[in-house]
Formats: sequence, structure tokens, C-alpha cells
Amino acid sequence: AWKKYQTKGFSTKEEFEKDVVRHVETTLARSMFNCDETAAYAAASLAFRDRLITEWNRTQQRQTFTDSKRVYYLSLEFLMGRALDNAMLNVGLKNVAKEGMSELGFRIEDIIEQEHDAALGNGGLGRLAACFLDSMASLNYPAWGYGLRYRYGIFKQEIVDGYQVEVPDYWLDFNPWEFPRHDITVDIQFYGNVRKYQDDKGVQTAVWEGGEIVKATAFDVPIPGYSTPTTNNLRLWSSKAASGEFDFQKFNSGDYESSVADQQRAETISAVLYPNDNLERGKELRLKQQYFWVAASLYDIVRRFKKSKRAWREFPDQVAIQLNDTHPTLAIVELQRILIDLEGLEWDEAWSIVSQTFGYTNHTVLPEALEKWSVPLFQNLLPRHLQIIYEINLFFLQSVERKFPKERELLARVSIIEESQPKMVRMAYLAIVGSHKVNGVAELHSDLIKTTIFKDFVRIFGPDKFTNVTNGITPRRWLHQANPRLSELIASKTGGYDFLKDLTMLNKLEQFADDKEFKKEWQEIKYANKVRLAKHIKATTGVTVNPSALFDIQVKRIHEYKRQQMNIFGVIHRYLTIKAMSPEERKKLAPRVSIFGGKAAPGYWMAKTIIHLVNSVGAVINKDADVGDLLKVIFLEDYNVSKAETIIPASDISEHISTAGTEASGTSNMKFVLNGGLIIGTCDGANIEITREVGENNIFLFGNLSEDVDELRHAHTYGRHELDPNLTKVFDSIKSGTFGDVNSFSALIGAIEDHGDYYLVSDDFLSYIQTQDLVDQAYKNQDEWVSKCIISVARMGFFSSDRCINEYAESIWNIEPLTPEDGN
Ligand code: 26Y
Repeated sequence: AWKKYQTKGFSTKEEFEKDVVRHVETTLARSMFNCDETAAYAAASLAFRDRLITEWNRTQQRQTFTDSKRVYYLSLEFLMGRALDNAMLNVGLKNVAKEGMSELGFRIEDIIEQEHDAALGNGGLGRLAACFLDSMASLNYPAWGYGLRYRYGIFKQEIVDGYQVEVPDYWLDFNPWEFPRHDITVDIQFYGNVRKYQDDKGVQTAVWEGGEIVKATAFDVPIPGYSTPTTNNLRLWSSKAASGEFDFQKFNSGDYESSVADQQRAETISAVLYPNDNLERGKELRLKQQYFWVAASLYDIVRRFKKSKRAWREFPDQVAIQLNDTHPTLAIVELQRILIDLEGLEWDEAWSIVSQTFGYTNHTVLPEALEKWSVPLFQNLLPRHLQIIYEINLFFLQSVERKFPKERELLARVSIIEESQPKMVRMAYLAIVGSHKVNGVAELHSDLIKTTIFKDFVRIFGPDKFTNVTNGITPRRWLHQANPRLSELIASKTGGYDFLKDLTMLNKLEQFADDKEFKKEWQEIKYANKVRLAKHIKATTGVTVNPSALFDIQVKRIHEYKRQQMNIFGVIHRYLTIKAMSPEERKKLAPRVSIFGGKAAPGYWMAKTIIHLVNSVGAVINKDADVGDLLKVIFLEDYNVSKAETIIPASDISEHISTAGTEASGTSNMKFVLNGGLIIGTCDGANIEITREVGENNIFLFGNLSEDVDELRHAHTYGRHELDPNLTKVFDSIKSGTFGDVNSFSALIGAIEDHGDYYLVSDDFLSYIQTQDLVDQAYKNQDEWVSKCIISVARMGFFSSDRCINEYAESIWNIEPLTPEDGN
């Protein structure tokens, strides 16, 4: 009967306006007469939220009634960015909203700008999770994301006197995109101890007792698919003390302060995102976060499964759980614990269910990013889990010994417990042992994990357990939303916006690679995007840049392996070259703007030094009248998802120059090419597959290959290490004080001169600057350049996250799409 009351939501601008006015006047309790942009944003979002929630409810009902297999994507990071623009585009009502808002006296762009980014992630891994959510909904997969509702997302970056300063990102003041579910809570236990009972039949059961309880509350974020009936759910957990507002016993006995302190300690768990990207620190609070989130999510998943009244052995037919890196690996142990301790299953049956349920995605080979937790820490915080880990390890090592008798060293190498002082739990090994599939995120990376860090496990489990799923990006946000004019131009040539659902349709553009009219429009769009970025640069840094210059952009987390230091050394080399040129020679040069952006982990001193150097170099070059427009150096403050949407469409060339073998995939490389920019890059990560797709002529590759890296490093350490002479000149100029205080940068230079140049900056430097010269030459021939860009975009279809999610669905999750036609 209730079905007749279900609404479809607004579909005309008049209906939309009515909803907005209603929300301003009732939900927000304001008057339209003093409705500012903040209130207008709030009301417009609430209007769209209402729509989404109707679709969300229907999607959930559909999935429940058909009892479909669902995938659960467990990620400690979801770097969502803004939601309103995305929601408007995905439900196909942006134009309705634009006209409606304009009648109410607002420009839609200004309204969109009001929204605070949801920045619950560090970089690539977190943004990948967000792209995956978009694709899973757009492809109608029954899928949930599970994460933490951090009160503080990644910090805001301010640049003060050339140095990074971190400012807390308190983003929850007003967030219309989340629904608190105060009725959905889970009690999570920490500390305590384990008691073993023997019943009359001699069966042993373990009981985890005592310790403290923290309450997890669910907050749901609707995830609309693009032009689909599916709105999936992202469930984020928030922590608070279990006994309600206060511990009343303490409260009554007059211990008010300590009861408030308990409350705060519990809330600390979901308070802040750890700002390290690819750098593991082993902090207890982080392990607490992981268990809190994993335990709440599994309780929720198991509760949902139990409603279906199926037998436990059917669990893997109903549930797939994907681990976004090792951060949620405790889920493996927690599910085993639930099955044996709480549900009474035998170990073997439980373990078979567990290991069929999980898949593990690895995102890095860097040793400093591999998670290890100390056994004493574990013992104290999660005593029962440590026991189960020891059992898992015992059975695993026994099976290895049966298969490879007498290989004692192998056993030590693959043991989940590292026999160090203190002993450590190796989370990646645990994830491998407890999953049915392990995947890397680009071909080279997947090969590397099989031949290096997980080599022994390939022998043990066979090669089929290890697979590759090359990353992708959502074309909805990274083309349609970020670059609406380019999207419109593409639509006009490929027969509408279908390419946004099947990105391989971009190949229809290739026939226009020499079309004069098309190329002109293409160029105009790029120019307009550069003008927009130039305005942003002017407004935020005060520096005037020429939109006709070549925009050379490197935006990503600052890390030595990503080699922003090589980029800025290249800029200094260019500066020195220009200074030494005659006026005639200078006339032949292509003007260039070198743009940097990205955050350094607050404790990563070397990364902060790189930021300082970029700013110091910019301060000198940008005011050198002698150089003028030929070279400008910009550091863009606080790079984030919404800024990326402005920056990426404005690039001519972008830099993806990691030491070969270190960048697992990279995903901004895909975003830049999709927006009509070319790449200068190393043979690393997804650059290799991008090259295969777009063709070697349409990318600027340079540098040593990953198979040569070990030997070069060895030579640095044991042989003579002669620096590239061009680099020496750059260092000389820094050391002479050209860019300010010499001591500031000595560690950066020292790492290369004196400490083995681990990232091969010197080895790749000549090849890098020569390739930059090729870029200059190529850019001068605008006609050919634009053709290269068009051809590249036409060949980027492979890098849609839709293709990527379909691969996961088929080869790892074994799930099918579900639409209203399929049932319900
Ligand atoms: C253990 C903890 C300190 C940690 C926290 C965050 C470790 C790693 C990370 C983040 C890793 C990350 O963002 N990796 C990136 O994942 C992308 C998506 O697969 C890849 O494209 C990119 O190459 C990789 O660096």
C-alpha cells in the first residue's frame, strides 16, 4: 500500500525551485529574503539528497528482495571531493538545477563552489575508492563501501613564507550528504583477555572478556550511478563511548572529569585521518581505527547475511569483500573469530568460508609502506585476534612444509610472524593467506609483486591466485564534470553522451584528428581551461602567467620516489640555460609555466624541503624581469579533488616521473591524457599501458627501466658515483645561494651527492632534460601537437574505472549487475 506514496522527486525547474524554497524556509528555517549562497547551496543539496534517498531506498529493497550477491569495498580512505555537481550530473538534472537556481538569483557555479570537499583520503588509493564507488553504481552492481567517518579529513595546506603549514580540516559543520543512523550501532571491544572453556564433550571455546567497549554509529552517504536506477551506499562509522553520553557511575560518584575524558578517548578513534601516504608509522591509535572499522563493518555484513537464513557455507556466494590494501586485513581474522567463537563453526569450515570471501589489492612495493604491527601491541589491544593469527600461521606453515619439505628458510621468509625484536605481524602476508585473489593495480606492478615481494607466495599458492587489474578513473567526474566543454564537443562527434558509459566510444574521435574545424574548437577549449587556471593562479599567488605558454604540471602527494625534486632541478637547469642565452636564442624558446601542487606528510621532512625549494625557486624566477614570460614557477596551495578538477583540464604536459618500478600505477596520468594533455614520464606504473594504448609517438618517455634499478643502486653504493654534470651545475647554483639560504636544501642535495641517490635522480637527469627539450620542439608545432592530443584521447577508453570494475566483478567478486528489469 505504501508504494502509492513513493515520490519520484522533481523533474522540472519549477518543481526544483519549489523544493529549494521549501528547504530554505523549513529545513534551514530561513527566509528567501536573506538566502545567501551558503543557504542556497544547502537547500539545493537537500533537494537533490531527497531524490537520491528515494532511489537509494529502492535500490536497497531491490537488492534485498532478489537476495543478490553483494560486494563490500573496505577502504580506510574515500577521497570523494564535492558531491552536488556529481549528483546533478549523474541524475541528469544539472540543467534543470542551473535554470532553477538562476531564476532564484544564483549562478550554479557559485553554488557548487560553496561545498567543502569530503577529503577522507590521502591520494591515489583514496581517490581510486571514490572512482570505484561511482563505477559500481553506474554499472548497477550491488555494492557497499565501508569506511570511517573522520571528523578531520586530510589537513588543509597553507604555504607560509614558502613552507607548508598544516591546518585541521573540520568539514562536518554542515554536511547534507550524510544520514546519521542512530539506530544502527555496534559495540566494539578492545583490550581485555581470553579465557578458554572445555565443555562436557571436550570441545574448547575461547571467550574474549573484559576490556573496554566503544560504540560505532553508522552514517550513510548515497552514491548515485550515472544515468542508472542504482543508488548505492557508502557506510561510514563514527565512534563514541558505549555507555551513552557519560559513564553514569563515575558521574554519580562525582568523577565528572574522568567520565568526560572517557567519552573523548572513545571519540578520538574516528577523529582524524592519518596523513601518511605510503609511509607506515605503527601507531596504536591507527590499529584501533582499523579494528573499530573492520569489526563494525563485519558485524553489519554478517547481520545482513543472517537475515537471509542461508547456511554458512553459502556465505561466499552472497558476500565478496575487497580489501583496499592491507589496512582492513583484520577483517579476515575477525570473520574467522565470528565463525568459530560466536557461531560455533569448526576451524576448517570457517577458514574455507573466510578465504573464499576475501580479495586483496596491493597498491605499493615500497618497503616503508608495508604494514607491520608489533606482537606486544596486538597482544594488548586484540588478544583473541593474535591467537587466531598464530593459528592461521601455524596451519599455513604446516601446509608449506608439506609442500616444500626441508626448506626451513622458506618457512621463515613466508611466516606471518616476523621473528624480530619485537616480533611483528606482517599484514600483507596475512592478507595473501586469507584471500582467494591478490591483485596489483597495473601490469608492471602486478608482475613486480609476483617476482619480488610476494615471490615465495606464488610458489606456494600457484600463479593463478595472483592477477592484475589495471586501475581506471571515472569519466563522469574526470571528463564530463571537470571539462564540460570538452565533453560536449566529444558528444557532438560521437553521437551524444553514451561515451560516458562506454568510454571505448572515444575511438570515434580519431577520424577528427586532422579536421581543421574540430581542432580549432579543441584548442579553444584547452585555451579557455588554461585561462581559468591562470585566473586561479593570479588570485591565489599573485603571479601573472601567460595562458599561451606551455603549462607543465606535476600535482600529486610529495614523495621522493615521485621525484618532484628532479622536476624542480630541471626547472633550475632551464633557468640557468635561459640566463646564458642571447636575445635571439631566447626568441626561439617556448614559454613555459611549471606548476607544482601536493601535500607532504607532516612528519616527512624531506618532502617538506622539496616544497620549500619549489617556492624559493619560484620567488627568484618569477620576479626576474630578464626571464619574463619564458619561465614561471608556481606552487599551488592545498591541492585536492576539487582543485584537480580545475587544474587537470588546463595542462599541456603533465609529469609522471617516478623512479621506474616505484609507482604502482598512478591514476592522474590517466586523468591528464583524458583531458587532452600529453605526458612526460618514466616507464613505470600505468604509464606503460598508456603508452601501449596511445602509441609511442604520443608520449614523452625517458629514463632507466625498472630492471636496471637494482644494478644502478648497487653501483652507487659500491662503485664511484659520478653525478650528471648538468645536475652538478644546478647544485652549484643552489649552493651559491641563488635561491636563498643554502643550508635549507643541503639534505636534498646530500641525498643525491652523498647518500647513494636511491631514487636515481642523477642517472635519469640527462634523459629528463633532453626529453623536456623534445617537448618544447613538439609544442612549437601546434598543429601536430593538437593532433597528438586528439588521438590520445580517442585511445583512452581502456582507462575507465567501468572497465576496471567489470574486471573485478568477473574475475574476483563473481557478481552480476542488478536493475529493475532483473526482478522487483
Ligand atoms: C600504511 C599506511 C601508512 C598507508 C597509507 C596510505 C600506506 C599507503 C597509503 C596510500 C597508498 C597509495 O595511495 N597508493 C597509490 O595507490 C594508487 C591507486 O592504486 C596508485 O595509483 C598509486 O601508484 C599508489 O601510490
